[in-house]
Amino acid sequence: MVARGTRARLARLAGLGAGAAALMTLLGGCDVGSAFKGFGWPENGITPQANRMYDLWIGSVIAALVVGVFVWGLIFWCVVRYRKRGDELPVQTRYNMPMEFLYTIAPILVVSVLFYYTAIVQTDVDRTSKTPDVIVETVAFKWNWQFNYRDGIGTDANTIASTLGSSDVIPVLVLPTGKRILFEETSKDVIHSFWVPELLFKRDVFPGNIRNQFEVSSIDQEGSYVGRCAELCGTYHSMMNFELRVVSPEKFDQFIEAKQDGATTQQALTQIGEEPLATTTKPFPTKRDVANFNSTSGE
Ligand SMILES: [Cu+2]
Repeated sequence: MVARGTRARLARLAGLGAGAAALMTLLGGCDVGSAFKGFGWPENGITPQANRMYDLWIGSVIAALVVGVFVWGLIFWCVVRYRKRGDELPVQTRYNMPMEFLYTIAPILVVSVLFYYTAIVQTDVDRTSKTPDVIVETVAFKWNWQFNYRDGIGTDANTIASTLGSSDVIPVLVLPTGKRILFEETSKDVIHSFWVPELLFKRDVFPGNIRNQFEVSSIDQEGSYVGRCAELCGTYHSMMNFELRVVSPEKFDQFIEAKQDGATTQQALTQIGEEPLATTTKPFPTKRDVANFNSTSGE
């Protein structure tokens, strides 16, 4: 009896394991998550990297749910099957080798599968190439951003066009769709963090010699997306917004040309038929006046 029960349980476990593995594989491309609002994960990613992270999350949640439902089932089954029937205590020392073995192997398998897919997606998100189509030097400072379009990678490359934010004008980072874009980050003072929620990605911006990089293999959707600093960097950290404006490659080329001809970012945006000012965020009142500072007149 016991042996047959154990064997049935083993078979059920093995079946579930295989099912979970098959699910994880299947979920590589499909979109089960949209029925459940992404299981809490943002669904508005605009890069292939963002979509792969989304798929990883959906696969992981479904694998966790499969394991969870199985464990909940076991708990309720034990509660009913081995409920108290009389005053006689059951045997207090007993073990079951196959079950003990399974308790060890199953978690290792689950963790291995999760690790495998995480490593693959992470490697893809972290990948940078030697020949990106567009290189943007992202310069953070207290408390704004400068975006330099570069003709190469590293500090030896030259800036061919630049956009600088101020307290009055939100910096607009114009980028093309369908191009491989490398971001090279550097800070003038403290640690900031470059974050566009729709990239589903942020990376710290360090001062000094470390130039953090990340790359998107393409941006798939035109539009305006708010960008923020995601590392508490001082008094006006919350006001350190920028806008990512994704346009067609043709418009992008015209934008860079206009900038190189001496146009301001706002003039160049107007020339390519885009809104000259940021549409997703606006400058904050910094209230940097005498009322903010301690009085020095001794009152
Ligand atoms: Cu900052």
